Amino acid sequence: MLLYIVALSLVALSWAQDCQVANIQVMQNFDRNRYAGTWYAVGKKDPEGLFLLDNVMAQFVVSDDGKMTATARGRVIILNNWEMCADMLATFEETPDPAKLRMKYWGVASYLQTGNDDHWVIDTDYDNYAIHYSCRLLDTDGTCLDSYSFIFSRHPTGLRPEDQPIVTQKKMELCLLGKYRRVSHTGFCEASRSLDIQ
Ligand code: DAO
Repeated sequence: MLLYIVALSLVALSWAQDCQVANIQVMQNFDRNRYAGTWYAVGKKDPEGLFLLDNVMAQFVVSDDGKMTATARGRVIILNNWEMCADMLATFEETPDPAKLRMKYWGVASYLQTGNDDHWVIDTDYDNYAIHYSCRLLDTDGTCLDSYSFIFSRHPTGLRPEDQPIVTQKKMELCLLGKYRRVSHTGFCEASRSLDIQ
């Protein structure tokens, strides 16, 4: 029995690490209602031409009809070194897999980025951490040429120590281990939020 479990785990591991986007394992029985609420980005693997730099937070809302939307905010540098907080909006479309969503996003100001990306939830415990992944460009061999991924935490201070090994394992399965940077929360976007209100 033990041998069977070890063999099965090895097969699962090699399957997960072949870097084929089609073989990426996502969250089983994903529950968008439990995913709703505020998440702080604490780690990020950037795509080509990165946009959100740091102080990134997202708020997911599920309406009565079950549709999910999000607002997000983060520090960006646009138009030749203009540093600001970008307010973004996003809507999500379902696919046959509940954890694989299509995300349409745009800025509240016209000069901000717009796009239509995958929003895959790789893993989450809903209360502490979530791992997001998006492949923007598939290579001819089935691996990803341009991806980005957020490590989200419910806590702006970062991940709990007990969640770190799980997140490291998932980074490895995404073939992105070593490609993430820390996303800091300095209060930069909190300051501009209070200016907005005045
Ligand atoms: O920062 O380089 C980048 C790419 C991020 C684009 C998506 C930002 C807007 C919407 C975020 C909603 C929740 C993740």
